[in-house]
Amino acid sequence: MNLEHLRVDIGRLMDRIDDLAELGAIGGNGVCRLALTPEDKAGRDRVLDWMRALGLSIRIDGMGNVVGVRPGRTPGPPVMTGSHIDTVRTGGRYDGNLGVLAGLEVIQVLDEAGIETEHPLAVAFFTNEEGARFAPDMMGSLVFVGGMDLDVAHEVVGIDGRRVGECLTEIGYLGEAACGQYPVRCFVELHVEQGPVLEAESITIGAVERVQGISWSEYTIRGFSNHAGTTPMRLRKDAGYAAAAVACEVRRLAARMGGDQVGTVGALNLKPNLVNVVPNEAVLTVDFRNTDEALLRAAEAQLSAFLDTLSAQEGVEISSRRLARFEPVPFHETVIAGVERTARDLGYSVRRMPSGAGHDAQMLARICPAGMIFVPSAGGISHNVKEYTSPDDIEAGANVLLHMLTELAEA
Ligand code: HGY
Ligand code: MN
Ligand code: MN
Repeated sequence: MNLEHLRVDIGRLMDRIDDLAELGAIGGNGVCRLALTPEDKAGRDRVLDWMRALGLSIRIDGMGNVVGVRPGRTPGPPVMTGSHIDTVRTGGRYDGNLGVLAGLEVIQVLDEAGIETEHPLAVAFFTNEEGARFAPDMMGSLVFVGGMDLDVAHEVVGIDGRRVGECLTEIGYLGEAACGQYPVRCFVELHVEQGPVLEAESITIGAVERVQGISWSEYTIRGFSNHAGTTPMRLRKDAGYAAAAVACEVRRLAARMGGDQVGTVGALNLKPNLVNVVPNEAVLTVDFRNTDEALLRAAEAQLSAFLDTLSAQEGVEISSRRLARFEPVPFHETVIAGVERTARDLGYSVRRMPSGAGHDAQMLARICPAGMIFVPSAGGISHNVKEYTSPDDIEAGANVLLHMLTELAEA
């Protein structure tokens, strides 16, 4: 059968994207579905409804990862696509969601065309990809591939003091299936770029070569609370000042290193957080990324040396807790080249590129050939309610996914 003319139904795909975005909707077209919240449950239930309507057989594991499988002529490990449906607190409707819903669209197109594939096809969504509530990010897919022990993951305490395991139970997604033992033939994830490159170069498709390294740490700075008016500057142990100094050093360090180095202080809480009290405690996070592992380690070492000096200078105690640490991950050349070739065959412009964000595909790469398809983000914006990708670009990315999955499932 000639599959060349197969195309997704972009109207149906956009309807699902908009439908899912209603669950946890916030102002400005945004979405807040933090992992394992009631909003996340509502989103999960909705996607499961669609999976069941498509006749997929459903597998839910102890981490709440969900896999919907469409049988092939030959039983065995599936060709898999998917992503995540949890979001950051101020998320957009495309980050993660696009990859899952485009996967369902591929299934529906093949069903409507009466096409059976040699190998099974699977669409997955992984728990807690964002890591915004429970660190690390990509936690679900990391447990799925056996990279993190399930019991350890269940005991992780979130930013609100809740545990992963109890929240999974609460939303009814602590599944029976085992983690770390599910064979996958290959994995291709469609995702918005979340950066400015494709739009700036007017290119439609990104063939993602690798994901950069990620280093997340939480620092607790303990000083001494005192009266803001009566305490001479020379006698202060000001945790608030120390935290601000760290944030400035993270910026300076990234600028000094240049290249792909980025650094972010995204969360910062002071205690007692009052106008007339010198803070005695600051808790802040540092997110470092670099495509080069040696440079990422150099950034970590430079910050550590700065903290030692700061602690001595300011008379504050600084303790740290590792939240996430992943080295750069290369994707499989067969998949990268497949994205390039498929995009060109379909008449789309395409370029190879790294990913600045972390993705579930980087965890699946531990157990099978994996890769990603990027589509442009308007203004390079993401993790912001203004996140937007045009239907034309979504259609292009989903068509590349359709043809890649179909080809890989016949190989
Ligand atoms: O932080 C990240 O790179 C991803 O959004 N989890
Ligand atoms: Mn994502
Ligand atoms: Mn994200």
